[in-house]
Order: sequence, then C-alpha cells, then structure tokens
Amino acid sequence: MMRVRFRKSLLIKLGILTLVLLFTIPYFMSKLDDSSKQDSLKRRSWNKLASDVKEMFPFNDAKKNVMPNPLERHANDSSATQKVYGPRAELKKGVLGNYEPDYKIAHGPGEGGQPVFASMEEKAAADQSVREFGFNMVVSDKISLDRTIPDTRMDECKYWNYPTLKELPTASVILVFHNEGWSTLIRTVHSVVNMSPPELLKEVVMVDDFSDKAHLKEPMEKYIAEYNKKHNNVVKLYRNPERMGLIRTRTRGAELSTADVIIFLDAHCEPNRNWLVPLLARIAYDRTIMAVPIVDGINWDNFAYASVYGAATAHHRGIFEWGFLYKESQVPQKELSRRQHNSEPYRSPTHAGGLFAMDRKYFFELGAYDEGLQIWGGENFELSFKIWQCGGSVEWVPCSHVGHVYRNHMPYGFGKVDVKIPVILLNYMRVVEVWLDDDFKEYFYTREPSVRGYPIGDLSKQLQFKKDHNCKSFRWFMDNIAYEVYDKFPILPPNKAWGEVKQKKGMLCWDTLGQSVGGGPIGVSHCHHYGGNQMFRLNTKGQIGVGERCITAPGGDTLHMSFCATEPTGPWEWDETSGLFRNRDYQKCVEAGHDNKLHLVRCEPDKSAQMWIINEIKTWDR
Ligand SMILES: [Mn+2]
Repeated sequence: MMRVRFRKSLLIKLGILTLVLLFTIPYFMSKLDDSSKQDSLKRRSWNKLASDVKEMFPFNDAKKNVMPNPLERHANDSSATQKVYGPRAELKKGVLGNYEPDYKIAHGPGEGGQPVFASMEEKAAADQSVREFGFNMVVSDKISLDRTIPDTRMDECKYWNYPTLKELPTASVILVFHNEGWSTLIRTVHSVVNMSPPELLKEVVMVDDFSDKAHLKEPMEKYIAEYNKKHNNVVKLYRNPERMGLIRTRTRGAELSTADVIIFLDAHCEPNRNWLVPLLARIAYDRTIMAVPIVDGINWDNFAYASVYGAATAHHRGIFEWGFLYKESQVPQKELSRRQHNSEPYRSPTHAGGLFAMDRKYFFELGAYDEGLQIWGGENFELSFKIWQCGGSVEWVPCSHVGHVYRNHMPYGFGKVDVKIPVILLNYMRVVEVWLDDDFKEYFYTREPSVRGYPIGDLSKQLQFKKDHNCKSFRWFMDNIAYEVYDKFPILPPNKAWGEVKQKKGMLCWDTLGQSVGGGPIGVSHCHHYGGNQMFRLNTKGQIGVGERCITAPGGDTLHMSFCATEPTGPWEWDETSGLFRNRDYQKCVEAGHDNKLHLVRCEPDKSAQMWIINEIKTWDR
C-alpha cells in the first residue's frame, strides 16, 4: 500500500514539474535573447558617466591639483556586485576574425622586431643613455616610431570573432611617465594609435609625474599638437604639479579619463596586432573582469621583440610568494580545463601591475587604489585581491599581446618619502593587513619579520569597504583561485630566530656579501645593524632564509646563497645556550675562517669562533 501511494504522489510531482518547466523555458530563452538589450543598457550608463566627467583642456590642468576622492564619490553605488552579462566572442575556425588587421612587416632597422645595434662610434652615447634611462636610447632612436613587430599570438587567435563596434566599450589608454626617454615614450603613443580601431580608442591619456627633462616639455607639447591634427586630437597630456608616484598618478589618470574602459600601459610599450578588442570584449561580457594582456619582451639594449614565455600556447599566470614578491607560473590544468579553446582567457590570481584593462566605473566602485599606498609596488596585489574577494575576477587574455621594454635598471629616484622601512614593504603591509586573514598575515610576517609593528597609517576606509561589500576571505581566494601557491610556496613554519647573526665575543656578523645564487661563499663583516645583507631567518624546520633565498653548504665546507627548496625545511640547528650553529647533514658547525668566509668545521662547543647570537633588528624602531 505504502509503495503504491508513494508512486502515485511521485507521478503527480513529476507532472507538476513538467508543467512548470513548459511554462518557464520560454522565459529562460527570452532571458538569453535579452543579453544584447542588457548590453545596450549598460552602454547607456557608461555614456552617462562619461558626460558626468568634465573634459579638461590638455596642457593646462595646473588648477586641477586636487583630485576628487573616488571612495566618497562612489560611496552609494552598489552596482559593483550586480552582474550583467553581455555578448561573447566566438571562435570560427577558418573564418578570419572580424577585427584582424591587414598587417605587413615593413623593411628598415628594427622592423619585424629585429634587433638593432649601435656602432662603435655610438657606443659611449649608448652607454650614457642606458645609465640615464635604463634603455639604449641610441638604438631606440634608430627605429621607426611606427615600426612593425612579429605576431606572437597563438595561431588560433586570428579566428576569434568579437562583438560589433557598437557592442564594445570605448577605451582610454593611460600612460604614466616620469623622465622617460623620447622615442620609447612616443613610440608607445604611435603603437597604441596604430594598433587600435579608432572607433574604440577614445583617447591616449598621458600623465607626466613631474618630469624635469627638457625633451618632455615644450618639444613634446609641440609634437603632440602636430600629431593630434592628423589623429583627431586623440592624445591628451596632463602634468602633475608635484611628484605623486606611479600609483597615485595612475588613479589620477583614471580620474582624467573619459572612456568606458581604462587601460594602463607602461610608457615603453608596443601593443601587438588586435590587442585591444580581446580585452574590451571580456569587459563587455562582464564589467567586473580585469582583463590583462600577455606581455612580450622588448630588449633594453637592442629592442628585439620576442615572446618571454616560449611557446604562445604555454600559458602562465601571476602568483606570489609569502614576502609578496610577484611570481609567474604555468597555469594549472584545473584552470585550463575550464575552457573550450586554449586561446580563451583564463583566470589568474594576480597580475604584474603595469598593463591591464578595467571598466572605469568599476575601478572607482572598488575605491581605485588604496590612497595610503605610496610611489610603487604592491598595488597589483591590492587591486587583484580586492577584485577577487569582492566578487570580480582577473583574467589573462592570450589573444592580446603587448610588448614591454624591460629595463636594465631603475634609473629614477622615488622623490621625497617619509617612510623608515622600504616603501614597498609599507605597501605590502597595508595590503596584508586589509586583505589577508590572520593566519595568512602571519606567513608574511614570518617572511619579513623586521617590519612587524611598523605604523602603516589608517586602514579604516579599506576595512569598511571590505565589510560593506561582503568580501570573501583570503582563504576562499587561496583555496579557489590561487591554489597553486600552496604547492609552489608552501606555508612557512614560524621563525625560531631572526635578525643579525653576531659573534658572541666579537663584532662580526654573517653577511651575504652581496653574493647571489651560484656565486661565491658568504662570510662575515662588521655588524652594521641595518639588516639587508645581514638579515637571516632560521625557521623551526631548520631552514635558513635571506629574503626569498636560502643558505646552504652544498660541499660541506663554505656557505652559499641558493634557491630555497620548495619544502621550507633544512639541516640547520642553532643552540641558544652554547651558540653553536650546527648542520645536521654534515654534523659540523659554522665558524668564520681567517678568510672572513663562513665554513663548516668540526663542532667545538668551547671555541668562541663557533659561538653565535641572533639579535632581532628593527631599523625603524630606534
Ligand atoms: Mn616598465
């Protein structure tokens, strides 16, 4: 009986379900049809924003010193959490993409991305320019400002068909610069304009962070004025009234921009063919996506253009180690398998910082960059963590390639900074204190123990934002997005001791002597109490760390800098009472030799040359 009744009720339930489905399927279908309408709605709101922002006359923005506070301006806008999906791109094999340009490699120096060399007579001037700009400007000056470069994309990229011009948002490309060389900067402007559909590139916004080089003053204004005559006034130049640093200048550039999407590029870039549309298409599809192009390398000395990842099909993405040095590694299979085609965008935990596209309004809904971040560094993590944890996503777009000149060295100072620890660590601390959960914060302070407790200023705005937007935990981010970090940079055991390793009865301290991995032995020198090369960490699992590197004794004699083993363990033991620093693998102890190098020798507990103390150092707290 029971069984029959059950079956009867099940049949009734099935019947009702069928009816419900029959009535709702057309509703779902109309929803799908609606996506284009929703997109046009979205465009309207973009346009509205653009007209809200005052256009300013380029070259003459001295009165525009005070930036509106983005957090206040958009405080009541909660649309960041509302997802509206727009049109999608489609791969049609054999059908050339609707934005594929007709592109032919020209002949001449540097064309096709070929290297160019300075002559013997030019050598002195070339060397001087490298010291001044970090690039060989003598070589750069020989290359056309409109030079052609090789196609470094996957072959498949040619066959993507993207939404129509009307369906795509417009772009402001923002170039922030400080004392940049002439031809590398101007070639960036030319390349952006040459490689972008004019209907989509609304403007190139140049923001000068208080340069003092003569070629960036009147000559550049004249050049841009002439260039603008032929290019529909596409270039706008703004100047900071004082040095603001890269991060704040970027936010200012975003404020001054008027298009739907902002795209930041370094001021020494050469976008590749059809670089723009694949980025805009992702943002048209979902405005909470940060779209990141694949960066190709341009050599600082000969300006050869080449992929930095080898095969275009081998995808990489941005991660980090626990000292928050930016790292890249191969995209895990789990992420690759989420997609149908290997040329499709893939999700990335973070990005390098210099090159990315975002919906302009969304950038400000997120509060732009934390205003407490100074000069440079860590802003890529702040934006990435904020995006991921508060409902957006970061994607790398394999069909968008942009060449970037990697500098030989950083030739510029930072200007005035009132910070007693490296600025970049202050920035990391602000990011860590806002976006990491307590247990993850601890891994950062294990890796950078000397900054713990440094006053980093007010974080209440950031913490309030996180609360108001119901942002997810860092553990959620780690488990779901940045999961390979657990394998590549396993969680660090606590430090047993850290600081300078000093002779118990002497004035010498362990010192890396500036050695790098593969270099000579490390040794001792006079204790300077400033950390740096004299800052060591011994963790509870026997590993000695210096920055992101480790100390090993590969031959059982001298001590050397080496790459840290993935597992944060090692053979080192330090006995606080005797002062002996023992290596378990060789059963030997560390002693400073007459050569002032550190050696492993037979342990002699009474020998003062083997007695070490470890003093914590906080350079800012004395
Ligand atoms: Mn750069």
